[in-house]
Amino acid sequence: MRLEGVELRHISMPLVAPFRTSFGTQTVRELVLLRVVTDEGEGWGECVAMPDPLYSSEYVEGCMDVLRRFLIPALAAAGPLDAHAVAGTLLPFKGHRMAKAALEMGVLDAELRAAGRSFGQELGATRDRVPCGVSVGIMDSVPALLDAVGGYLDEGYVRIKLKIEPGWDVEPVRAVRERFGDEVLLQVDANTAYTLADAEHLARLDPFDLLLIEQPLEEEDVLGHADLAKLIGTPVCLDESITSAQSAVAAIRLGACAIVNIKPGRVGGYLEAVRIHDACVEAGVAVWCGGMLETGLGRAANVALAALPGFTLPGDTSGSGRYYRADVTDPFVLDDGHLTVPTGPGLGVAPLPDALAEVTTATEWVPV
Ligand code: SMG
Ligand code: MG
Repeated sequence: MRLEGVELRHISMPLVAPFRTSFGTQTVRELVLLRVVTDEGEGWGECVAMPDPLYSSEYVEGCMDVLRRFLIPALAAAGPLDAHAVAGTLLPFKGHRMAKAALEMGVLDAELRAAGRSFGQELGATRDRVPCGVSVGIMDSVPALLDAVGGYLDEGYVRIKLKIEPGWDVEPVRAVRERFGDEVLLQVDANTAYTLADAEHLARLDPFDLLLIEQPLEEEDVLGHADLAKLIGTPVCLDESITSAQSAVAAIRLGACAIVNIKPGRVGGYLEAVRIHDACVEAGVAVWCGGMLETGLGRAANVALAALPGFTLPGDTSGSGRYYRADVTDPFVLDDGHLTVPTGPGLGVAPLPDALAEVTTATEWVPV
């Protein structure tokens, strides 16, 4: 299979409701999609970076720059395409994992479509559907939060994740527990908003029997998480800090996390995500699939990944309607709290031309 070029498609999709985290508020999802064109057909990649480097150091325009300037030319120069060789080919370029992941995803999709194999088969999925959680943003008031959570529970979501930050943590958690009971699977995500000096405060979450607290401290503070884990009862889960299988193994050995959030974009691709899964299974550490407000393309691949046996906790793999009024693919719709793993070749879904055109703000052809 030979690379003929890559189309970078900048898209902008309004969210059904603003999504507020400790680092900002999103009302629109802007991202770049990659159409990887080969002599044997095409494949789609989705780059999960946001327009601003607030979740992590990557951002949309930066990803487009590194793709067109370094990553795509290097891949083209490496000879015949092989999805399993993409990461190695791109290794000389430091970082830029979200951009690399998007390119690898597009190549993998093209390869699997041509071979008639699905992402689920390729990654090692062992289930045909996955249980779904939902990530609930910071709200203006506790009543507004309770309305939102109640709505999601009515829709069938099997796990609730509350975004937290200093000033919005113990009270919203208490309110959700009081209203919806102890049976609801509940967890929180701080997106690095605390410091170790907040340990005593975070221990006030202990009585609420949370599944986990996700990334309370800054990305590079792995030892801080290990210290924090000894001071609070809630299991610590890492998101931003885990950028590879190597960093996952190190964090686990240091006692910095008891659970790992796996996001393929953050770790450089779906193949590295599988290696993290394998390492965590080996270490006896539970994993779950994170989310980056993906379109139906990224969602298809995430749902396939979440169907691997070590994904024992529900993921942020929500239905399309939680984010978008109109997805770029046929929508993913919850069925009894689950999403079905696509079985068609490659991602098993493709963009709907009209829906894609509707949200496209710029298209750039990168020839090779
Ligand atoms: O895709 O449902 C989703 C979003 C899940 O909370 C989510 N993602 O830190 O885990 C996380 C955040 C990162 C993106 S926030 C804009
Ligand atoms: Mg997170």
